[in-house]
Amino acid sequence: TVAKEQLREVRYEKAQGEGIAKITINRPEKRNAFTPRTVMEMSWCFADAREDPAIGVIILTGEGPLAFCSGGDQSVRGAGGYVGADGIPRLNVLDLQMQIRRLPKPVIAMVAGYAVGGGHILHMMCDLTIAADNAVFGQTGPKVGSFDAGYGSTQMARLVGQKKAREMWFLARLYDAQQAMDMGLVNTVVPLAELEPETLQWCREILKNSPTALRVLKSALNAAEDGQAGIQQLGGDATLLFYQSEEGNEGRQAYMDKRPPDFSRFKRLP
Ligand code: 2NE
Repeated sequence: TVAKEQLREVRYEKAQGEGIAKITINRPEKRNAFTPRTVMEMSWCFADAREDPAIGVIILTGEGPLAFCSGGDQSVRGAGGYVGADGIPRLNVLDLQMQIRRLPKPVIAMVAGYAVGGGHILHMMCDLTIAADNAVFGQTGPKVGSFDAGYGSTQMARLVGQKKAREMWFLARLYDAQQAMDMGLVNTVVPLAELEPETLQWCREILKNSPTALRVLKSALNAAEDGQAGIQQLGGDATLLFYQSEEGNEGRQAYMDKRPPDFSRFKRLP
């Protein structure tokens, strides 16, 4: 794990008073390829943004106009995963994908340049993608001896359909921003110079809306696809809401008062 003062491969910013956090993969010389450390740093930032009650939306992006993220850093790939300073091979980006998926706040991918390989999967895991007109999308795995048979395959098929997902993985072609838009991979395409202002505008529109509604909607949209794990997330939100109700509190209070609970005043709605 890492701490805030140890962030080296990622930049983390919060717009004061705005409710927006921005996580920037900061390895432009490698087209923002990630190492195990980059992933640990991103994970720390996402955890912080989740815990911070002032944050309502999180932007994930890459440094510079050339790349969002080019996937795993092939120069540190070893047998069994990507190898960091501790010499241990890791595929910790898979845990990061889950973290983004389960995070109860909207996460927006702001994509300029290449979003390829594991970088393409990261954008697919985000709730929304705003693309610059220079963005390029695709999977390279089969060309470099890799694949993601988890969300990288299943989430893609949900987004673009089975035929197109098989095309993307089997041929490992790259697609421009408009093609990605036509496939349903991204929400909008804007000129590069407007990428950040447009993304901020989307964040501000989201931030005007009910945080609880957004939280439950993200859970619900996940639950429809994630089986038991998705229901667990939605179920947790139901408990969170119930704990805030008088009815939920009556049970707890009765237990603490060592008396039988009295639920008689709570209506059974049709
Ligand atoms: C991204 C792309 C298409 C960009 O091409 P271009 O021509 O704009 O740049 P260039 O010259 O290829 O890259 C600039 C520098 O960045 C390094 C390059 O080696 C180069 O270094 P120098 O020659 O200047 O020293 N670089 C770029 N991407 C890198 C990477 N992923 N790892 C290490 N170094 C990288 C072009 O660079 C490209 O195709 N990159 C490779 C994309 C790729 O195959 N990614 C891995 C996919 S597998 C994966 O991510 C994965 C998975 O499938 C499952 C689990 C976890 C991860």
